[in-house]
Amino acid sequence: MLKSKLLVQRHRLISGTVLLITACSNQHEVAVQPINTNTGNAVLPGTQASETPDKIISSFQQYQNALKAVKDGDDVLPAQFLARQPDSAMSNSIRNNWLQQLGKRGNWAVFRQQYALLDKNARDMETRCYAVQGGIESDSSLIASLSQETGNLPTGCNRLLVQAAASQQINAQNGWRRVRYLLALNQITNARNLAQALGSPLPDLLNASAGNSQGAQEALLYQVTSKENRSKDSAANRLQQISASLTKEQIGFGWGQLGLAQAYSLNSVNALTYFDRADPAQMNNEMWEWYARSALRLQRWQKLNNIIRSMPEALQQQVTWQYWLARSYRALGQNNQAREIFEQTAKRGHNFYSLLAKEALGSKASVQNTVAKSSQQIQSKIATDGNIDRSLTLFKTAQAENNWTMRRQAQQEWRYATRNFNDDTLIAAATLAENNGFYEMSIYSADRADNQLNYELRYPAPFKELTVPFAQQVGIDPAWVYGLIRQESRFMIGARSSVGATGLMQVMPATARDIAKRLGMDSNELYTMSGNIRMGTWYMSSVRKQFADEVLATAGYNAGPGRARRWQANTPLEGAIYAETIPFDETRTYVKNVMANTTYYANLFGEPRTTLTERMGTVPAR
Ligand code: BLG
Repeated sequence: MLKSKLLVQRHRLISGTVLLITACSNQHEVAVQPINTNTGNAVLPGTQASETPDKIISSFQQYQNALKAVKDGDDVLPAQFLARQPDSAMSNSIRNNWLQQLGKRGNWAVFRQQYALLDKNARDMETRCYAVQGGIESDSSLIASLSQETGNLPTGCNRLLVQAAASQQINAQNGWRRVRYLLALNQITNARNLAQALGSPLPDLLNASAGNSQGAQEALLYQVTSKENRSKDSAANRLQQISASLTKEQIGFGWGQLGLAQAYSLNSVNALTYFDRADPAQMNNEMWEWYARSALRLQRWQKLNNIIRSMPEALQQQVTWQYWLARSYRALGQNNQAREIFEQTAKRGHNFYSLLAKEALGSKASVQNTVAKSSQQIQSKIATDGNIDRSLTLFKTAQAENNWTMRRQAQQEWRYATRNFNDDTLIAAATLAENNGFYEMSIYSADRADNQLNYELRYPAPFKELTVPFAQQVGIDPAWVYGLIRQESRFMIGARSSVGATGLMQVMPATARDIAKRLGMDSNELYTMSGNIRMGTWYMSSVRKQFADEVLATAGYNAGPGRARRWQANTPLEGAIYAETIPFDETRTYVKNVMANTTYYANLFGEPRTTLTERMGTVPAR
């Protein structure tokens, strides 16, 4: 239970057109810039009347009861709940869950009624899958996109796919590709059901031998692509041996899986050899990305350039691959192409790669606001919206009671309340959320305002009286601490992750015990504000000392120092290449976000070292 008091920073409210004095962080000059004020062209879409706090809290309790009832197969409680509750994230959630149960049970009469009452944009994919299954809606594009899916799908969608395959509504090539992916994912039952529907059941997978049926061939291929076999040294030989009994697609799929296994182990040379033999039509996005990362890790720029240009269009257009495409052009001396792509990429938001692209063009991160925080008056106007009010009421109660289920619902209600907001209303909502200490939703709203930029809302720095002294005590950059906290917890006091990481700095209880021993602290101080920050900043400084590098230290903070070291190369490696080739999805995203955040904070704090490129630097050899 968290004892520390929530500290809410009060910000000076600016109204009218004012001149904002900002420290121009790179040159340390003071520049005078005109700035817009949010005039509150805040037309609230479909404002709902507020309810009393008691009513909101009791609705939340009824919501939880209704959710449980849906899982138990009861139709009365969800129906009652929906009849009473106004449109909200809660009502959408109950309706989706209930519809999925009704679909599972084949109660199409009630399904049809309830489906019509659910807003089109609020329908979950699984709900839509049931609607198509029950003939409530026909949606051939949904079926087509499911048949191209290579990852896990919810039960209702796997069922729909089996039904569609059995009535020959899907392309058989796609269907068999999915069977291969399901087997590689160890989703054996789903693979069997789909193969059966495609007309060729899978035989016993343990004793597969060459056979003529499609199902028999897939079972043979699985001997090489199963999770336990595909990373074995013998896998490539085995695939070559059985190739005579397989189709071109199956062989091409096999090499893709073997390439992926090698790529994740950072055996980039092997990975490239195997991916080169893969069938592009069998490859999913994950394989394409690791194909590219393997070339990147080896800095084989021509190869990287070819791979990116062969990627499926939507993947190729992602900011990550546009940035590396531009880098490959630059490395190959094609500077015009490089510049053009850097220019496009630099305009795409405030992420790691748009920032690196900006810097590649000789420019820097700007933290100049184009809009001020909203006035008290505009905030009050936003606060009268019933959906916003519901979210804030749930948030405050959740905070007081340390109730994380309620806190998550408060976040859902905020997303729902602001789903149709424009930039004006988003800035007003962000200001209101910040003034209530609802930082995660303040950041969420400010980040969504694409054309109205307020950097203090996007990169808040609360609790400075604790973070700055602790950072200074151990000699680390406060901007790095804030960059990390923004990524770890979004300033949610008492946050807890799925594996138990705790507090603003998301320290693991086991790590906290080690730190406490070293510092002579009580390990339960992990659960206090100041103890948490003291432990987190000390751990940051400890990993930084160990590696003498901020990028490695950031990776080590999240994945453990042992892993960060294993991911180093035998030669020094550009920091951005190290980050992009981290094999853990969580840590790869984490390092990029922390470092980009840190650059913005450093600018906001007026620190002299302000480019992300410089921060990423070169990671030393292992
Ligand atoms: C980190 C620890 C490392 C530990 C690794 O886990 O926690 N860092 C801290 O406690 C500060 O010490 O390394 S080890 O000692 O070598 O094992 C690996 O166990 C924390 C991570 C875990 C992560 N957040 C700080 O980044 C986390 O909670 N992940 C789950 C995210 S979610 O809930 O599934 O979204």
